[in-house]
Amino acid sequence: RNRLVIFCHNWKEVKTNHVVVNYDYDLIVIGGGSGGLACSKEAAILGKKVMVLDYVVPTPKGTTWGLGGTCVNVGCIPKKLMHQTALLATAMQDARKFGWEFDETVKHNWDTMKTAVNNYIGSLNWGYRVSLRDKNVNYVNAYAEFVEPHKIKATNKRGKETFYTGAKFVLATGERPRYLGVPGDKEYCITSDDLFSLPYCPGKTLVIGASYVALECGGFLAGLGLDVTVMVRSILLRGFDQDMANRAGEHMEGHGVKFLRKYVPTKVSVLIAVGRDACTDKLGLDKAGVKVNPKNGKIPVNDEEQTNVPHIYAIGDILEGKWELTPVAIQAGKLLARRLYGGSTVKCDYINVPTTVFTPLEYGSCGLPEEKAIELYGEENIEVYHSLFWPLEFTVPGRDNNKCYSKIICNKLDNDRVIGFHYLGPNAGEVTQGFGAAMKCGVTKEQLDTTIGIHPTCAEVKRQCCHFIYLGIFLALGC
Ligand code: FAD
Ligand code: NA7
Repeated sequence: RNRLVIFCHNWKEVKTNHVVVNYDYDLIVIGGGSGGLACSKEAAILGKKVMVLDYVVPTPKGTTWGLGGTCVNVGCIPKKLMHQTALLATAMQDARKFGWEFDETVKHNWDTMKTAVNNYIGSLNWGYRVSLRDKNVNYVNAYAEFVEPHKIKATNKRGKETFYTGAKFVLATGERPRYLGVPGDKEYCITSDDLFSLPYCPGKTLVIGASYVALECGGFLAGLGLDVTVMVRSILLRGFDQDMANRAGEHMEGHGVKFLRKYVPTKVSVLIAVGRDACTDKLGLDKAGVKVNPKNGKIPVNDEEQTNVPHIYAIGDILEGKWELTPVAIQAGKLLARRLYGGSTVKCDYINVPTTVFTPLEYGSCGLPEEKAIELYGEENIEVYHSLFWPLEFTVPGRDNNKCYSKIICNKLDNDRVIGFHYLGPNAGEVTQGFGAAMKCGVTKEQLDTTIGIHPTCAEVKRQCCHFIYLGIFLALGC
């Protein structure tokens, strides 16, 4: 199959205004992460000649990784596995209450965890390469930049330059962590790009930033028994429901994480998680005429992920005003390929995307935060139903009574349709996924009330005064 790709280098013919233009590829995808891989494989399945270029620029500490992008190498996958490592510490404490007896002092070995996690990631990197080869996608490990609207220069790690032309392009270059821009940041700090493969345990850690990445990383480091302080510039989890965000933070504080509020660093030697910058500045987009928002480097697209240059599309984290989530990038990439080459008209739906923040007490959400619902519909037109609860698993060990919390936000003007779902408790991702499906089907409060729950679970949440039970998956099936 490799040979086929290399030797059958047919020039593709595209007719534009009666002029026949020859291109090396039907589609060139820049970036082999969640979105780029999904899009390139789908286009190849639909019979197109496709190339995907992926290149990881090493961090200032020299960290680098394999094919697959942020999620698999320095995002969702190592993060969730390290979060799971931390949850196991809690499970071990619970185990004694359930009668397990073990005498040795329990210690955590960073190197064992890091090696196991990175071996698993290595297997995924290999799987992606095999899957591209199987689908006849030509993968090139090189940094791409436009030199003309239909032509890119690819530079590999030895500095060799090769030029390729394409009829269409998809930009899927993702984001990289932002630095603070104060003395010592690049010399002494690490970011999430370094943390997951750090060769030594970070020890006492100051985490700068207080959103998704900061709280997740700070949370699992504390769960491993490290002394962790989170430096908060303003609020926790900007953009999320603030009631939920503060409860997730209070739970962390109750379990030993320190919070330094209203501080910004001026000089540092710590973990930074102050946001991420879109990888668009060195792509030569000016040479292709693609417009970029100069304030944040993000690319504006229409509802078909098309940039202002008709043959150039963009997906994933680099998009302006869209979710920065792996399943969103994958969905957008696949649907784009199907519209371009499969005759489909289905567009990516960016509304009611469910997500979970894997803080020590996990926070799942779908739809609007309460603040946003009030802003859009007015306080008098929304109804919020909420409940504190104690998972059965927590009762015997006597853990966190009434710290788990869930709420739904309903639009009174629209038959009490659920416009926000928020859940703080164990297995938030598993619980929230089903509610996401239900909300996509337009679930109402009445439908929640009439859905029978699975007992005993956390997904069945009873509101004492109104006595309703809701359960996402069943609702989705029933809608
Ligand atoms: P990426 O996956 O970032 O892929 C872009 C690729 O393009 C990279 O490999 C990059 O090196 C390469 N590239 C860039 N420029 C060039 C160039 N010029 N030439 C060649 N290659 C280039 N999402 C979830 O859904 N769930 C989670 O739990 C979750 N946890 C996360 C935790 C962390 C710590 C982080 C940082 C992110 C997390 N995310 C999570 C977000 C998720 O990882 C991203 O939304 C997703 O990876 C975006 O996919 P993408 O295709 O847009 O870009
Ligand atoms: P976010 O969501 O952009 O959050 C950045 C956080 O860092 C937020 O708390 C900011 O505070 C804080 N920040 C930003 N600049 C500074 C400085 N200079 N000093 C101190 N604190 C600062 O980024 P994340 O990395 O958490 O997540 C990005 C995506 O990755 C996310 O959407 C997931 O999909 C994965 P603020 O609230 O602005 O005051």
